[in-house]
Amino acid sequence: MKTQVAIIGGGPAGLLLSEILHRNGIESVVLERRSRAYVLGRIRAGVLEEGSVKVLCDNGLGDRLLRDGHVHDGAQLVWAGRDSFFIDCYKEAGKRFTTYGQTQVQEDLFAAADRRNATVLDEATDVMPMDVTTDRPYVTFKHRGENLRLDCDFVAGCDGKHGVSRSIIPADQQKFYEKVFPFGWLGVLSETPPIEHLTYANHPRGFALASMRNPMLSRYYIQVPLDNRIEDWSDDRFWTELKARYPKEIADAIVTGPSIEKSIAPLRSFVTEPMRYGRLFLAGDAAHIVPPTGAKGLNLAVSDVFYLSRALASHFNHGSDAMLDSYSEMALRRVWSSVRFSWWLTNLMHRFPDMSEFDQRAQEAELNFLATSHHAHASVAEQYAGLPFEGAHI
Ligand code: RFL
Ligand code: PHB
Repeated sequence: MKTQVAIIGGGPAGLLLSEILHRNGIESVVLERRSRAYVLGRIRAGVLEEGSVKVLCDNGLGDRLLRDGHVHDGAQLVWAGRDSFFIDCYKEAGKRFTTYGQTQVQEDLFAAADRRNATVLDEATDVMPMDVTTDRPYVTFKHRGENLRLDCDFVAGCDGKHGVSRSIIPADQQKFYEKVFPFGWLGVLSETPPIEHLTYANHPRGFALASMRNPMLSRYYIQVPLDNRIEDWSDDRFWTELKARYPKEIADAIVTGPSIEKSIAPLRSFVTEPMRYGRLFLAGDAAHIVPPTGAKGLNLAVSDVFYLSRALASHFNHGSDAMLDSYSEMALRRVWSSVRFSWWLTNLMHRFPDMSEFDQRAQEAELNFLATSHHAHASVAEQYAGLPFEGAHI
């Protein structure tokens, strides 16, 4: 087999890259390890920055998103014993964000790929990028019992945090930065009407978040110790704990019901630098992970893909490699700003197991500052709404 860009991973990053490349007349083949049903069954992100919405809409992926997505001016923060306050992204940064499930983004991407008869091979195993430091890279893999080889000009590693792409970069040619947080998030999806605003809570019992997918689908999270197991959390226990972390008027507004999905995710950041090795380019979770607190993971996957697709289009359509050469540096500037913001918001909103009384008072002072300082408020609003893309009106 032969193509221009071999894309490893059929998550949002891989499928979006394939879509944008197609619109620029560039061929690609997507190799996905899991079945399509498995990929579509994953419940993950829910918040799309305005820039991500624009990239999706500009590439023909906006119909259902614009119809069913819920547009928000901002998000609410509450912390024990104080009034809640609203971070107004629209007022402070001129940008709104949209709640729309990653699952739906993934469905829209598969539907678009099917419409153009794209080659998306699922259940492709033993995927291995080869000779990426030469000008004739290729990828070997197994598909439906056959051993296959895909020759290409470039390989895009869009294979998420456990992908193979990052692992082929020799240790002395990459720098890995990591921060592990001492807790996880227990997430529950339920077919109940959500509360009005996305609401982040800092409470002595731990962090909580109320989010949404549509008018009859709510997504809630609570901070839990890392040793907790899903079996420890009956629905009743979850709802009781969730409500205990919100002020009474918000707790009373939460409509409970049976969970239709329940999972625990550890919180962690990592960044690998550079996001390129020869003709292999990394994008999305393959290169960096953020804790979900800032709602940045999927949005970074979109901005990486925006930069990478622009660079590949410049190579194939205009014969210029300048953007490929600056891809890693440019993508990493946005990555690090989101990594920093997600780390900061995680520190602000969670109770850490080893927190001293001093740490606790400092956290309260920072929350108080955020609640009362217009400058602090505007800074958070600007970062939550999403920083601009370089060299584009996004
Ligand atoms: P994905 O989605 O992990 O896709 C990678 C794909 O690669 C496949 N793969 C391979 N394929 C072939 N060969 C191999 N060797 C392979 N190894 C892996 C995998 O099967 C998979 O299909 O990465 P991608 O495309 O970079 O997208 C990133 C996002 O999925 C991720 O950043 C977000 O979900 C993070 N995230 C959030 N991001 C936001 O922007 N806003 C949010 O509100 C938000 N909330 C969240 C989140 C992540 C969460 N979890 C589960 C960690 C909430 C949670 C709870
Ligand atoms: C979600 O809706 O899943 C969600 C929203 C905001 C976050 C993280 C996750 O910060």
